[in-house]
Amino acid sequence: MHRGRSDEEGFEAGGGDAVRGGLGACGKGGNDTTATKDGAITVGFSQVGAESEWRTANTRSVKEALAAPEFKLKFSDAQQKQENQIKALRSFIARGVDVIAFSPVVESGWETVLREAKAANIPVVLTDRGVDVSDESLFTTLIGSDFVEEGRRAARWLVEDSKATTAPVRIVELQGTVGSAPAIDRMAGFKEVIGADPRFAIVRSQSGDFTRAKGKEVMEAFLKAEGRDGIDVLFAHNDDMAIGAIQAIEEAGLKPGEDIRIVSIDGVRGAFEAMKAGKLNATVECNPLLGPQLAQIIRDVHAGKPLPKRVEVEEGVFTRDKAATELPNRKY
Ligand code: GYE
Repeated sequence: MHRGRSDEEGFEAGGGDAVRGGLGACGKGGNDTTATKDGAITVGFSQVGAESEWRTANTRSVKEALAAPEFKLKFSDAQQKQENQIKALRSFIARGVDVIAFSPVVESGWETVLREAKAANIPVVLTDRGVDVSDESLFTTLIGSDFVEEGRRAARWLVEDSKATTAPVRIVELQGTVGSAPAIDRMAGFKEVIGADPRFAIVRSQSGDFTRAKGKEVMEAFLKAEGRDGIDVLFAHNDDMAIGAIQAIEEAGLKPGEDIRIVSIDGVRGAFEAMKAGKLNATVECNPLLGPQLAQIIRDVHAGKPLPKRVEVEEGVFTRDKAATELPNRKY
């Protein structure tokens, strides 16, 4: 926290070149002093924004792990806009950082700027979200969750929870940011599982941009369109949208968690609190605390070690009955 401010400070342009030039010399002789000017690895990190509880926990984790004196972090918040991220990446390239890490707001449109990073010899680590590029050499590795599996897990919970009924189950879906990897993948994973069972139908599906405010607004529209009795289940691509929707459901005079069953993704504190209050039925965990793993990847990239193309984060599914006991253990 007290570190937050200095983390966001810039660093001297050009420092990164000295660092990169000294690669591979560290570790062996013990008296090598030529590797870097001050020993720090300079990292440019472009964050999506601050749209959700997940994201703020992720930012905290990244800043804590990429702290001085080992790292010099240039942190930039894109406010959910791809053009801001592209600008940030270009400024990292111009400043000659050692490593670029970023969480791409959407999947497509990265080829040009990633080529520029490659031409400048700066390795790129994708964190949390993936990109859609034809040339996989444009990034070194991706550290993140398996979003397709998260969508499947949400659907499997729903199938299990609907065991007792043969009646049709009408689902509304609150999608994440249009074109983002988690929205595309969670939708696909969820559909794959419910698609195998004719009872389930997604009657409405729209983006709530991963925010509470939008989640509430879109849920209000769903309720208006489908009527009080027209919706059995809400599947929200993140907890924040589910929490916003819970408000809309209550304002419509319905009981969230009972009249409309709700499953979402992330496993943030707010979701555990909603489960404890009986208003949310289940959340699929998506761990935002990637900082320490990211720091290790950056060390390895910087040391020229080979890395797998994909590093995965482990996570589970939590239900209402376990919310009260789990809550004190939650770290985000
Ligand atoms: O689920 C959502 C956030 O990319 C996994 O982005 C992340 C998603 C997360 O805004 O809450």
